[in-house]
Amino acid sequence: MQKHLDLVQSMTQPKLEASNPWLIGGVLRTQLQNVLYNKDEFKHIDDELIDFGKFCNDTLYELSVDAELNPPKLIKQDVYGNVIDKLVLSEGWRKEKEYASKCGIVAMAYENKHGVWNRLIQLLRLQMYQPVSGLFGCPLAMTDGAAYLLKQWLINPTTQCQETTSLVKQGFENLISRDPQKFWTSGQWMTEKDGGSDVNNSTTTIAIHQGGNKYKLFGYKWFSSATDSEMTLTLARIVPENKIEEFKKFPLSLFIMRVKKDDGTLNNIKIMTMKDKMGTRQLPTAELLLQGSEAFLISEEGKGVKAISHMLNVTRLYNASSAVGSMNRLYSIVLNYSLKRKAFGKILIDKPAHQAMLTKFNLNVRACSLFYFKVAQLFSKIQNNVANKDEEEMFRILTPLLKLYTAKICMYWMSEGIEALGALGYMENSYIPLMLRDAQVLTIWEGTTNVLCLDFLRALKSNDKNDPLQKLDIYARFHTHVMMTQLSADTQLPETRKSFIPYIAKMTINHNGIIAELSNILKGSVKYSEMRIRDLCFILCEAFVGGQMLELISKNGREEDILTFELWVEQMQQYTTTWSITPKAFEVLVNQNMVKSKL
Ligand code: UCC
Ligand code: FAD
Repeated sequence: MQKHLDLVQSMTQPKLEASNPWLIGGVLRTQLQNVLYNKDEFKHIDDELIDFGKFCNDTLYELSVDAELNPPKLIKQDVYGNVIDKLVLSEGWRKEKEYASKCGIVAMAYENKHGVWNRLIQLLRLQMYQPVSGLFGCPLAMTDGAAYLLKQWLINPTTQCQETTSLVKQGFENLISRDPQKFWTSGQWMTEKDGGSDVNNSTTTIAIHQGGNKYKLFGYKWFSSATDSEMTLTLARIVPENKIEEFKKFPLSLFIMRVKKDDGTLNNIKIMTMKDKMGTRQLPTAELLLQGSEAFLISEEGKGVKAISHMLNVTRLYNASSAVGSMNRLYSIVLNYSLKRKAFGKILIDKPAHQAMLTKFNLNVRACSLFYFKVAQLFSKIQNNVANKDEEEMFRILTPLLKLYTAKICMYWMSEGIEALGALGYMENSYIPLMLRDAQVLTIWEGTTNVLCLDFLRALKSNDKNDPLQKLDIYARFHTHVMMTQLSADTQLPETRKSFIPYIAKMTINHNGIIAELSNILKGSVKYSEMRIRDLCFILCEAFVGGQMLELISKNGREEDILTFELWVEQMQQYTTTWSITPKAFEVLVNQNMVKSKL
């Protein structure tokens, strides 16, 4: 009997182990190889990325678990009742900050180690870093966004004020520092109680002029995720003191401010409370009352939203990096588990239904990775001033799509991934459930799905009234170019590898349909365009990814890429029919007011 008890107690289950993210994320590796024609250069960078992937798994992962287990706390008062608003942060969080600086997670994008592909390589590292960063990738997103904005400001300053210039310079240098003693992070305070999407109408924070370029800010910032940051960028309305009651009439401007004064006390900021969140619990998100916080104007007066939008496009890329990286990591854990776990006499990987799920998971990780790679590549060119006008427009058009698409797909696969691990994946001490909780926010912050769909439409609108399709034409050219490249290249492929050609035809029909519909929307001839836009965005993303898959085939011609493309087109066709709402459905929704009626 004892022998049996020893046996049952000694039984083990397969470990939940992640692979090196650079090696498992094969499609990003292949794409990088395609971009870096110099084989020695590729080898060198590839080795660095492999080492960094190992560092993520071996060192950073443990810290991220510590940050999850020891969420930030706010100590409001000391023992004597004095308000101290002290933030207590975990060892894991503080170490993540130290490593973020030392590893140059942000800095690398502003150094010139890899020339034109500097930013691209930084973003490839970033997607490995995100899922083991204990959410430190969130303040880093805003830090990078702020650094990008401040760099542009230093080239095109909006004031000659010495104090402002020196704060911007100090900010920029510290945000990109590799010295942990010097390193700063930045916040981005936009959201207020009345709503985070419609910032323009919701902002109640006012800025009172103090002379020169200095202002004092008064207001309530409803969400501040990087409460431990050294600086922030924030929006407020510049209002004359005798017009405070009419504050809504004054447009938004952008300000830079230190979070703490030189003596270490807060810059007339009261931390009201910490947010009690579904996920991102590692992150010190708080509500802040600004009670005359000293700040400096860094946009043209009234052009605050436009100024901060440059930051938004960076943080949205970070959002996508988190989605892609999390999918990649969970996929590798599920795959490793499936290679060892037995059920009904076989290992899971040999069970057809499980294989089908894994194939779809794999397909979606590839799809999101390819999309991410393309936008990262465009941004890299832009940041190095080698992008042409079309590429600049494409970056603007694709960024909201990339963010909304990868966030949604990631959410789905975090859930499916947990199921694939059975109850082990559901256990808190497996640290897998937090991946699902943390993924949900990716669809909300930095613009919700709907808001990004509308942003996509805004990006597509032409500045030239006589030519409303100008930007859509750029999109179509860009996308069709990819397919044409493939079509002309396919003649060189052996007969056995031409199975995908009918799929190109299917995709082209699909693509042309989307372009036709978008052009009607842009010409103003579609009745319920805002209702339709969400579906259209998802279909467009699928078609865009299909184009990227074709590009991969044209460069590599590998069997696995061809197969992936065929599977993708099959899946795309399903989405086209099941996700779409017909004109008839619109009529029902609108005329019968179905949404507002009770169920
Ligand atoms: O959530 C936040 C921080 C969370 C932590 C970050 C983590 C990141 C990932 C980490 C992973 C682990 S901070 C809050 C973020 N909030 C948002 O994203 C707001 C969402 N709402 C929007 O995006 C809206 O579309 C608004 C606020 C931009 C709409 O404002 P307006 O004022 O109504 O918009 P307008 O009037 O259309 O735009 C004003 C100008 C226009 O230019 P002009 O004046 O030349 O016509 C627009 O074309 O700004 C321009 N613009 C843009 N330009 C607007 N959006 C953009 C853009 N994305 N890129 C370039
Ligand atoms: P709302 O704007 O009220 O939106 C509600 C719903 O309405 C959404 O589904 C949206 O898609 C939809 N909607 C809105 N407008 C339209 C429209 N025109 N058409 C169709 N549908 C529409 N903000 C900061 O500024 N700084 C931070 O550091 C920060 N950190 C955050 C951390 C966390 C964990 C979270 C959850 C949020 C954080 N935010 C932060 C706030 C975040 O940016 C906002 O929550 C987000 O922008 C959405 O705003 P809202 O919550 O007010 O939703």
